[in-house]
Amino acid sequence: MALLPILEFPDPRLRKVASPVTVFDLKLEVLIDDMFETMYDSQGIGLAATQIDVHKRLLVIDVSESKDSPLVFINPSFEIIEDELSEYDEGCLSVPGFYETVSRPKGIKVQAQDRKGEKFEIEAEGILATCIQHEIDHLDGKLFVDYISALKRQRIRSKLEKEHKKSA
Ligand code: QAP
Ligand code: CO
Repeated sequence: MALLPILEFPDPRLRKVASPVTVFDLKLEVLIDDMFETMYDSQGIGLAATQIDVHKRLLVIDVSESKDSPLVFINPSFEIIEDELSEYDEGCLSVPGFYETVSRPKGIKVQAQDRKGEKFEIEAEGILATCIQHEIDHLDGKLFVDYISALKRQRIRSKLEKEHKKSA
């Protein structure tokens, strides 16, 4: 297993649109396991392949308290089944140290493939629905900071750019 470096805002590679996964092989399984290891090690609840500079439509999530409910979504898509909005204070491993309230549809039905390529469908609400939408956004080059004011986004950008200069 391996820990993978996570891209941080405003890295332009976070803006790439990911392509569908077409090959379900051992290499994909190793990538999935490395993504879980990286996510758990960083105290995350979700990680999209885009964040580790792999531009394939794949994400991992575990929103459980006990960190024992790993979920893999490959080539995910969703439809809104409950268009009432729910608000969460969202964070992101690619925007470390910053949290902002974001509103998203409350209930969704997700279609995806599992690590073997088998299709499945689940309904999600609450934090899971929010997390799935946040991670699918990554695959389309979108970040939660795109939903906040330009002023707040610019402040976050400046602070992170300063951090990056310090550690460069
Ligand atoms: C997306 O985010 C999410 O700033 C997943 O210093 C977050 O795993 C969906 C993290 C909240 C719904 C609600 C962020 C870890 C992890 C940080 C994450 C940090 C350390 C973020
Ligand atoms: Co994120």
